[in-house]
Amino acid sequence: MADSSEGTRILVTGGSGLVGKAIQRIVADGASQPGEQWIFVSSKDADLIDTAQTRALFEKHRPTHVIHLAAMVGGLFRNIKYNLDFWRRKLRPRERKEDVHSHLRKNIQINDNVLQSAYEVGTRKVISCLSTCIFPDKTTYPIDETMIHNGPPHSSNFGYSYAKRMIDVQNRAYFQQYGCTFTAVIPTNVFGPHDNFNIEDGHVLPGLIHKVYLAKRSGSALTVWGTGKPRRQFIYSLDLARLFLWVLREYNEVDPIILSVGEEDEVSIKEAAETIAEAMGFQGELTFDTTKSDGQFKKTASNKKLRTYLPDFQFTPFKQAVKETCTWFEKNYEQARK
Ligand code: NAP
Ligand code: GFB
Repeated sequence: MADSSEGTRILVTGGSGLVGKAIQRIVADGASQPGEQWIFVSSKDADLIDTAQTRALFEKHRPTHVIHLAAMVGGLFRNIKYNLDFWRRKLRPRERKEDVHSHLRKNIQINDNVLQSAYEVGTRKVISCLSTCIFPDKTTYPIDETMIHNGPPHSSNFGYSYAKRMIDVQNRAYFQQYGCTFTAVIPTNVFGPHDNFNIEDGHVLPGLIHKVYLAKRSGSALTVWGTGKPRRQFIYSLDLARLFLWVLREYNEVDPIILSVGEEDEVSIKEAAETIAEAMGFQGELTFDTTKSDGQFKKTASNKKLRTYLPDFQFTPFKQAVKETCTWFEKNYEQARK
């Protein structure tokens, strides 16, 4: 993929997050190719809500390729709490009097700023990130890439979902008007080292890992939220990172592609909790707090399109990936996001 005349500069927005850190890890472990320069950025390098800062970042690096991960990300309970803010940034007290509409645009503008700046500096390819939770709530299964706009998303995260769906619309507009290869991947639930282990705002697996860590220390039971019956497909962040590099080099459709383990690898929340308990040697009781929401019961996605490209790709077995994540968390408890 490297262009010998100017080299290849790959800018990764959201580089300090769960997925960004996984890409950093596999690039550091030798997955990059000769002539590739990898640049990982976070909000410390540029607040992508700010058009001028975004433009300056792109002028500085003039990326030939962009992996766009930056977003306000959270689990079910954070989304329910801040649905409006997942569509628009959370208003700070001093901002409350400002025109709310401008904030509505600001969070859509992270994507608009990145895509427009990429177009203006001549970036050859942008890969953005959607999610399997943005699909219609009322749908047939398994979900596939053609179904994104077929109906409203689940009420628990409509703000986040519509903001993500707009990326797909923008990608098609840039391709139709300018011939840009702006595409997107649709990961299922991701987990791994460097996740957000905050019990209130994070996703289910890091939340349960953190809870088991505390339950072991205090000798208390593990409280799983909801009934434990909902079902999820989980992809290990390091596997997703390897797939991102394949998309960067080989996938050139504007249509998005689901990056997920197979339907047969879907597990219940209860099974996931039991896997974490086993990985951490937790002998205590599992209780289910059914006063807490179950959210979407399932969002079973098909990875058939991925398999037509990569029939032999090997996902890390779920138990092994959970064990590695638990070990990372226990070793890095002090500095982990929690
Ligand atoms: P994460 O761990 O929360 O990281 C978010 C990243 O975005 C951080 O690097 C953060 O930088 C950056 N960011 C947020 N607001 C920003 C701003 N205004 N300007 C610049 N950077 C900003 O998220 P993740 O789990 O890695 O998710 C990465 C992508 O995958 C997201 O687009 C997400 O929607 C998608 N995805 C995630 C999952 C999942 O289960 N985690 C599933 C499907 C899709 P700071 O560290 O400086 O804040
Ligand atoms: O990962 P999660 O928070 O989000 O999973 P979603 C929520 C499911 O796990 C619900 C159960 O069924 C919860 O009842 N659960 C059990 C827990 N214990 C816990 C716990 O300790 N913490 C959490 N968080 N859940 C998200 C979307 O949906 O999927 C995001 O809201 C994102 O936008 C993400 O796209 C991938 O899988 O329900």
